[in-house]
Amino acid sequence: MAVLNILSYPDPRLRTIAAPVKQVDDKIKTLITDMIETMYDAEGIGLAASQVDEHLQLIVMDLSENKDTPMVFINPKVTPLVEEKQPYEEGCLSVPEVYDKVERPNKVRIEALDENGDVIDKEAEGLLAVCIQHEMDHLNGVIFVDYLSNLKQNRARDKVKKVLKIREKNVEKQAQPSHV
Ligand code: QAP
Ligand code: CO
Repeated sequence: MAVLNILSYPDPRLRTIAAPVKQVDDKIKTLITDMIETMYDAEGIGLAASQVDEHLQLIVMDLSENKDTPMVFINPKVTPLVEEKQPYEEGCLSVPEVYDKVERPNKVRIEALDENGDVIDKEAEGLLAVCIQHEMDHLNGVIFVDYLSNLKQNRARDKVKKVLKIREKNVEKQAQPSHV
């Protein structure tokens, strides 16, 4: 098991289009385990393979309170079931500490495979519907801030830069506790 590095906005690798998973083999199963561990480590509710620089159609998610119910979606297809869109406050592990409202249809059909290669075909509403659409966007190189104004995108870029700098400093501090 391993915690993987998460790419940060505006890394151009986040724009890569993901390829379908051809076979759910041991290599994919390891990637799934590592992505779930990475998502929990970062305290996220969803993570797309694109965010860990693996350009495959693979998403992990856990919307449960106790973080004990991971979900895996391989080669997902998401179809809106309503025309009306609803705003929802989104965040993203690749855009740390930036949150804003995005409008999406709040009922969708999800068709995918799970980690055992079994077919998933279900209707989703609420957070699951929002989250799967957010993660699907990653597989297509789209980030939630793309839906915001240019002003907000520029602010997001500045904020992420600042947050990463602070995090870097904190990592250095952790490595040198003798200065205390
Ligand atoms: C996508 O995002 C999502 O900025 C998943 O400092 C989020 O797990 C879809 C996170 C909300 C719909 C609604 C973000 C953690 C987690 C941060 C996440 C942060 C720490 C984001
Ligand atoms: Co995201």
